[in-house]
Amino acid sequence: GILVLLLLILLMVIGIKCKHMRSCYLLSTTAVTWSKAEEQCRTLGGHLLVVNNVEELDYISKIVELRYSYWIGLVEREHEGHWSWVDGTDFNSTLTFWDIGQPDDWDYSENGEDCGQLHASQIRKRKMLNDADCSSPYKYICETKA
Ligand SMILES: [Ca+2]
Ligand SMILES: [Ca+2]
Ligand SMILES: [Ca+2]
Repeated sequence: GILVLLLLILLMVIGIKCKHMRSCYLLSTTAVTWSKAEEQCRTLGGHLLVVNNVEELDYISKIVELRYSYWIGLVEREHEGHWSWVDGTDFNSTLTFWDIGQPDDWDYSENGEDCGQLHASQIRKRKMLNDADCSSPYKYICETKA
C-alpha cells in the first residue's frame, strides 16, 4: 500500500539498499575510524558489513563506489592472524577474498593493520579485501536485518 511505498522512498533517500529483504546496507558518505564506524552501525541497530557468502559480496560489489575503500566488520582483536566477524559469525565458515598480497599488516604506521575493508579498485569486479590501519578514516558499510 501507500505506506510501504513511502517507506521505500524514504529508504532510497537516505541511501539504504536492501537485498532480497533479508539484509539492508547503508553506505556511509563520511570517512571515520574503524571503531567509530562500528559504533555508528550499532546506533542504526546493525553492525559493519559481514560478508557471509559470495552472493552478498557480489551484490555489494555492484553498489559501492569503486574509488573508495570501505570498512567492514572484520577485525583482528587479539593476536595477529586471528580474524573475527563483529556479529559472531565464525570466520572459518566464510570465504575470504583477500586482494593480491593481502593481508600484509603493513607497518607504515606503528599500529600495523588489524581492521578489514573492501579494497578500492579501478574497474567493476568482485571487491577484494584488505587489512588497513584501524585508526585511519575510511567510508564504511553497515548491515541491518530487513
Ligand atoms: Ca551479511
Ligand atoms: Ca594485523
Ligand atoms: Ca593491507
